Amino acid sequence: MKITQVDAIPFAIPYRKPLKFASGEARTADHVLVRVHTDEGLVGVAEAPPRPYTYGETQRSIVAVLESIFAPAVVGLSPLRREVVHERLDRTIGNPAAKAALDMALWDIIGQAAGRSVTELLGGWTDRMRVAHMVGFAPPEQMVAEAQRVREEHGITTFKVKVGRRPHTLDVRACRALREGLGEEVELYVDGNRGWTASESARALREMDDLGLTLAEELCPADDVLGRRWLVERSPIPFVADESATRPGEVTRELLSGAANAISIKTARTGFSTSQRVLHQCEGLGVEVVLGNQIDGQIGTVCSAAFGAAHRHTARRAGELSNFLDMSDDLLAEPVRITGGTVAVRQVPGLGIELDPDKLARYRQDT
Ligand code: MUC
Ligand code: MG
Repeated sequence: MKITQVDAIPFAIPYRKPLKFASGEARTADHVLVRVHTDEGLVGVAEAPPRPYTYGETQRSIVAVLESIFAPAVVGLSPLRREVVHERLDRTIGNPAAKAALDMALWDIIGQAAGRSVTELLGGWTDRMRVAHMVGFAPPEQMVAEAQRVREEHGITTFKVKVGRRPHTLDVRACRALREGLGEEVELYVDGNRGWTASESARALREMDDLGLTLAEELCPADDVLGRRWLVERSPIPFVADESATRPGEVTRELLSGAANAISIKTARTGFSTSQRVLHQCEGLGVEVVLGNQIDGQIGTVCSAAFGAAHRHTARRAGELSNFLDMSDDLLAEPVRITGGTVAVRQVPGLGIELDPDKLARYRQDT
């Protein structure tokens, strides 16, 4: 079997409610649909979400790099030769979301060809993932109301709270309101997207010490090297590297330099092949992982859940799989559903991503 064509289709779907956080905000899902065709008629599908505030990619840059560099590099190869595919992709630095989508579309093809779900092929640990919901910036009472609604409607009991605003007391108040409004039994953790300095972060952690937070993610920039190390040494809870540890080399550097002691794995930036490398690296080093969300749409959520459920250590804690709830629509023929606080893996060969052609025609930006 050989790859014959790679489509990179820009599409845009508005959010009902924008997600705001310290490094930016998402108002529209202006993603790129990636479809890989083969000479045997199998088609693999994934999506690439541009996050210029995190990786520098834009919707146009993702389409351009796929069309002009990555497609010519992989057409003619067997989808099974992932090592060769990645060696060719890695001749171009950066562009993580474009590379990841291509990788996941190839796994979709491999699963379809083998008659097995991608989850089974990757590790086959379980058939569903517990879901964590991300609560963006808003006045505290709105953040509490959103979390309560998400808990009632979807059974979700783990919440990642966006922090990193100034003054830090704004976020301390919001986290306290969430703990008081939701009770002791919910899990709360925080993500600062590099918004604070090390000393602001330390102060905020001290002031939230009684809230039972479980993780602190990227509270200050990893580029503040000594400040960050100082903070991580003092943090009473595991300190997660997300945007500072986006590939295996960075993961090693951040962990060994003391800039983090837990890692967020996002299939939207490391696909399945490199996410598995990062996961095994973390297992070998004995650090916890979180299945993160790059503000994925439903296609990305199917991919992320497929990976999370495949492995013991990603399925151990709730994965961030609910950002699509804020989108006004999506491209899937069969929407993702969160029931009882979980997302089920699709029990079909490959990833089980069937597109709704009318929706694709409506939201694509290239016609
Ligand atoms: C997160 O965990 O930081 C915000 C930016 C991005 O790339 O992902 C989101 C969520
Ligand atoms: Mg993060």
